[in-house]
Amino acid sequence: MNDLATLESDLLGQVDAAPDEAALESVRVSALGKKGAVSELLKTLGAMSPEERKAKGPLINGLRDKVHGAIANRKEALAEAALERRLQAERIDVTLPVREGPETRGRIHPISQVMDELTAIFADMGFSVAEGPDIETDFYNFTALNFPPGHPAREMHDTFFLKPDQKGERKVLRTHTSPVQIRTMLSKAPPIRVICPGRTYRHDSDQTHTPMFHQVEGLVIDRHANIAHMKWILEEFCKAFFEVESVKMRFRPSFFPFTEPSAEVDIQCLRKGGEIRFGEGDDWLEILGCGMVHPNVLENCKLDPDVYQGFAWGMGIDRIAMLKYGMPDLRPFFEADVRWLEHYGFRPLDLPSLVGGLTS
Ligand code: 2NM
Repeated sequence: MNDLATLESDLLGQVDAAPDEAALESVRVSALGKKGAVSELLKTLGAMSPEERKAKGPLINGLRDKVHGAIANRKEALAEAALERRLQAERIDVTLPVREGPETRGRIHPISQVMDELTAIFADMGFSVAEGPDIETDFYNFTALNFPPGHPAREMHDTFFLKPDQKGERKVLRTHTSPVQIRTMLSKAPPIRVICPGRTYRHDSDQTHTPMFHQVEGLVIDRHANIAHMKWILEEFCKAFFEVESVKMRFRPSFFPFTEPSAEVDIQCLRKGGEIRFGEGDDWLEILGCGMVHPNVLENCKLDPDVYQGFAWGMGIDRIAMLKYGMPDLRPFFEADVRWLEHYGFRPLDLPSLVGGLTS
């Protein structure tokens, strides 16, 4: 009897002292498990005489029930204490601002932004976007565009030539995106309305020139596409791109091998204190070149110049990005400096559109 009383107080003491659920479980195993102290006692009942069993049975079973009950109580108390500790430790202030995720911390490069803006503006006027390879043949980059054999632009000085291939053909890094327009005229039937944004390459490097730069060119081919249409499209573009109500434009006669007549276009601007404003003032800023597609170019693209005519224009994306967003230097565009990108970059979820505002 004394032994049972000692065992009981010992086990109940262990249960009360168990600091956590794992310790409590090992107390349970040592008492009520298969080889536990109480289980061993229960096994002895079978070998007892009926009288002895009658006397000791209720005591041993009682011990088992007490230990069992104490463990259950302790378990509940431990769980409650653990929950209380979590509630104390895991406080959430729902009024705190949300921590920024990658989709809000990343930035869209100004060149990508301006390309998206151009695409939104011209898509609204019914243009689609065409792309082509950066590495071009002499035919698409020059010959089809009516460059005469000895034209200065073909020389090493402007063009990056690749090593001649097995057939002796010297490919080039395209010096403009016009080859994409040639490919479009050769593969699609008029009416054609495309813009071709992309990378272009010229052997030129200083404050305002990088050997790789970006251009967007546009092309319209139809039976009656004329200069008035071209002027309207370019004016609508300038108003939408520079986000002004009206803008004066000046068309100065110029020369390109692929257009006749050709013009360089200036827009009205106001310069004061290192700042430029568009659509006001009486200063001029050159922004693009344009013209009526030369009959030779149409013929090179299997279009009959007596049936079809059209116009085209081209401009530097890097340059118009610098003008619109007041960036003084071209070189940081390609230096991948995160601080520059944080300053001049755009938020990924602010997509440019004509309804939502190009730069919301
Ligand atoms: C410019 C200026 C004027 C032009 C012409 C063509 C084509 F393929 F239709 F002949 N593509 N791009 C063009 C015309 C480009 O960039 C200053």
